[in-house]
Amino acid sequence: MRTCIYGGTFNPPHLGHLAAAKAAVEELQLDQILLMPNQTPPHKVMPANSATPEQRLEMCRLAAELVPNCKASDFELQQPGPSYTADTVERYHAAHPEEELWLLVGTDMVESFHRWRDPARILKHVRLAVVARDEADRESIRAATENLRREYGAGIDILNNPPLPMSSTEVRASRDGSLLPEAVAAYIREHRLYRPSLEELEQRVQGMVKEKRYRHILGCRDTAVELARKYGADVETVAYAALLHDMTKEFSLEDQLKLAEKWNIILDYEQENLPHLIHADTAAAMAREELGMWQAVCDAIASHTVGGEKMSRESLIVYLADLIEPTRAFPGVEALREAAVRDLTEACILATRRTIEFVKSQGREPYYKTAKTLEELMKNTSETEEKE
Ligand code: DGI
Ligand code: FE
Ligand code: FE
Repeated sequence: MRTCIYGGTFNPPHLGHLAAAKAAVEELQLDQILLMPNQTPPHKVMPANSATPEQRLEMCRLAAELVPNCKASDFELQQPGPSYTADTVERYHAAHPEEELWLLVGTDMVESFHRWRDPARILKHVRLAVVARDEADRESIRAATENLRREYGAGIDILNNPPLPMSSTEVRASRDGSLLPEAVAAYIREHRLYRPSLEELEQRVQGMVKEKRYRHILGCRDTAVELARKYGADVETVAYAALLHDMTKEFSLEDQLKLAEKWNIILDYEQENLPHLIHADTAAAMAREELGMWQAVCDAIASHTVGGEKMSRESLIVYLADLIEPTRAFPGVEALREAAVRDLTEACILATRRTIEFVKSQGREPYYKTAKTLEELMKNTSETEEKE
């Protein structure tokens, strides 16, 4: 059995890791390569909203499915604390004496290898499989490995297949889902890992809209948070959704259409409604693609203007807060505010009726989703009344 141990933080595992694993499997004809997330040392500062060890392992499981002979291993995490590679390798060898072992390492690691704890003890049990991040790495790898061969009689295989040059740090910072296996990107979104802070997003949104709208957005966020507390909804979801709901509102129609094309948004409303409605869709897509927001947030953003089918409590709250936040001052807003503290569904019905009236008074036809939203909300109230 030819086994390669691939240790790392995997915070998160990305396509660069998988490319390296794939190269190793192919070039070394491995029976298995083990993505082995390690315990993080207590002194290492982890990035904000980082993944737990269990989450890193789970992401490795999802990622491993994409490479033949690749598996996630909890061998390191089963240990009580962080361990030196020498100990891991030794323990692994003791548990699986029949396996022929490699240890996968990056260039930077090879260069510092002689300073690792007990290189000789590591190299007694494994050959090194070295991946280069890019072409420039190759020269330094050759120099570094020459020393290791001389000093320790190390067995070294340099992988020819150049993997994608990227790091977890870059992947986290860019929040670029395209650098991740789709299943890992989805896991990260839904578990809200590495999410930007609300403060970071406030600044970003403030730079995207005029002052008046920014005040509306903050009002919407405060109202939504208040309602979420009152109705037992997820406060974090409504806070993020409300903060982002109008972030693209002041983009030109041309720019919004470009975004719609970029993110494959289906625009099924009639031309006359387009300029009023498209911002909800582009903001939702931006939240997902550029900010890594989870589905509940994107749904609430997408439905904030015209509602939608089977709206969650969080979506209803954002929809309503958008209309009743403190800077809104249309006739009848007080009645909506009063309804909002009585009953969420009732308030949303009144809000939707008011929107329909408003759109008609402007000589436009309400979008079909708005009428559907009203229908469904009414059905919900009659259902609960029947139950009572
Ligand atoms: O973005 P905001 O101004 O905070 O509020 P919003 O997202 O609810 O957008 C309001 C605009 O959208 C306003 O011009 C009315 C329009 N609108 C809302 N629902 C409908 C609608 N327009 C049409 N045509 N049909 C609708 O159902
Ligand atoms: Fe809006
Ligand atoms: Fe709004």
